[in-house]
Amino acid sequence: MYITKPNKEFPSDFLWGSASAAYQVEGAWDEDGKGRSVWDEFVRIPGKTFKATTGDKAVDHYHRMEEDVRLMKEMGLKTYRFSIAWTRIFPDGNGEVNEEGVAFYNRLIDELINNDITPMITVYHWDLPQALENEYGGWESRHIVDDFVHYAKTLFERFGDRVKHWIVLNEQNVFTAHGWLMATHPPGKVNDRKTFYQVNHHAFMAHAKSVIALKSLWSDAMVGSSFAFGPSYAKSDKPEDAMAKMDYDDLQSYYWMDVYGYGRYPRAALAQLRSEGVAPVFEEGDEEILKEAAQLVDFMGVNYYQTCVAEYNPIDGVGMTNTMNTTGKKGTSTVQGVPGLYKNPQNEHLPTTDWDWTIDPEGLRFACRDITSRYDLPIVISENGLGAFDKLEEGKVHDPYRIDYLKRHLIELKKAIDEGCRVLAYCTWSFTDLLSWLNGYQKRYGFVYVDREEDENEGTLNRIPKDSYYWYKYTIETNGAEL
Ligand code: BGP
Repeated sequence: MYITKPNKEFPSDFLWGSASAAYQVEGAWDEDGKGRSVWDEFVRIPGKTFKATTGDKAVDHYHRMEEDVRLMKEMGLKTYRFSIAWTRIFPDGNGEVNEEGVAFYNRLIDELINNDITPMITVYHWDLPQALENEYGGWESRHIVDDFVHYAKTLFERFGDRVKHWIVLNEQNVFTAHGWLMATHPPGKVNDRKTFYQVNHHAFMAHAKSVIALKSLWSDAMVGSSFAFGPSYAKSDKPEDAMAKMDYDDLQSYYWMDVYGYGRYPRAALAQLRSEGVAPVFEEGDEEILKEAAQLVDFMGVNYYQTCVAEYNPIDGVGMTNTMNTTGKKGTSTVQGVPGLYKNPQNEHLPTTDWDWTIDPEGLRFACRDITSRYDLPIVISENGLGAFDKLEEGKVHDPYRIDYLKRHLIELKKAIDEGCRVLAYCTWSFTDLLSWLNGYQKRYGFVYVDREEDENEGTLNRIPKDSYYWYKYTIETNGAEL
């Protein structure tokens, strides 16, 4: 669209935000009664993470929470998205509540509210209690749904009086694909498509039942799950590439978003899965529950980093077990795909980051437009940001590349808003530097530099605002009028 009279500013109640996840910032991995999560175990398997980095200490947010919130306040941040570590609340996944865990999040929530920052909670950002993995195989068993909903309800009951923005699951598509297809997240399985789809069905049921539970407790709360949306462009005008795009969209995007937004799986995707014998098994009543939750969802959460290209992939073509670039050496990742359907080559028209992620600000607008026309739901951009090598020089971090990246994404986001998309919030990834799951500490995303390296014993963990911190502060002050 070409809007001739765009608004100068973002909507007056726009939530300028930033995000994190418990495992990536908190540290204190075995303090105050916390149980072990699958990530606490997985990072200890040799070869799984970059230079064997762990979140044992992370950036020590657990002990520096007040300082971090002070920095948010000084920046003028409107919302802070963070996740709760399930193992702090229920060390073994179920059973008795660990009150020390609840107390930490109460302090964080109160600190935010006292500083005029709206808390936005992610219920699950991948750190499943290891006890549930041991007990019944975690997400692979239907038992997970009840334990998850019990955990989620506990959070709603304890924090729902003050917290009105909830994200149930973070990137269900990512943690399941890495966990059951690529072996790069726990439980480290390779190409187990049947389990992958069943696990996803359990996760959808956990999402849906949590949404319903939240709304029955707090009808004024707003809820959705966050999807890692990588919109696709067809490689060429060949019909087979257009069909590859359609297959990609149904199997990689709408497979998740349709369940959140409509409460059903895309028909073509299900037909494909049935023909392969890998379609998920439903229990009686599941269909109705998914539909009920879809009616209650308030927004689509979107983590946007990049778009992709969809190209026809012959039956003897590439599969999902690709080589990922976890070192920051440009050009070391390889193409992945599903034989017979699609593959995702690099977009030759767009630049990439050092970790080979495509940089495509227009893709953010595309994502919002697609969601708006398909689901007509409001949108929360729950993550967007640039992972880069930052250098601390004479007490300062100059990161013009990050400012440029965020600015260009915000310009496109603003266009999407002018075009009618209802975007409620924009959270950058991330507020402070933090652990990148597979890429260690050298891949930095924050507005605030944290002095630490891969080695646990190096660095003071001091916080140093980067140039981008001051740029975002000004952007918030001017409500995005001067991008
Ligand atoms: C998303 C996750 C975040 C974060 C981000 C950056 O997929 O929700 O937790 O890690 O990606 O990814 P990475 O750390 O791999 O660069």
